[in-house]
Amino acid sequence: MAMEKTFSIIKPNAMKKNCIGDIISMFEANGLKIAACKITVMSKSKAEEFYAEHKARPFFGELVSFMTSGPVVLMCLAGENAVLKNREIMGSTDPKKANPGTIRAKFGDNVGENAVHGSDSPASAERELALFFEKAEICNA
Ligand code: 3AN
Repeated sequence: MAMEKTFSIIKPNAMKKNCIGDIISMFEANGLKIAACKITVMSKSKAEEFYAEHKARPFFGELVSFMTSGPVVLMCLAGENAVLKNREIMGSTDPKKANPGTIRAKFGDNVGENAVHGSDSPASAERELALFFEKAEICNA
């Protein structure tokens, strides 16, 4: 299985629940390493660029305003099959449909405020990581 990197965000609604540690523990317990990590408040222009593929969707404005509403944790997760593994640990986009025990089932509130983001493919991961991290900020150990 290939070693991969993926991009993860702990969203503002999860930050308010004070559960960063719980979420990171779930990644680590499932074999993913935190290869980069920072807390920031996303600018509107960065959020719009990040979600550019959803620009035409009716929820775009709401999504950008939520994602810029408070601090977020930006992370690079590394490990075998990291992209898919992270998607499994997160659970379905809609917390109501997410498998019990997944991050979104535990900490998500609704389809918009669903606690975490994770890249949907290795190509997305590369684009998303490059938006938020310099290469030198990502640990390769
Ligand atoms: P995922 O994040 O699971 O890949 P996408 O790519 O379908 O899901 O959606 C991107 C983000 O847009 C989701 N994480 C979610 O926060 C938001 N989103 C998706 N559908 C809706 C919706 N109907 N209303 C509000 N926000 C939505």
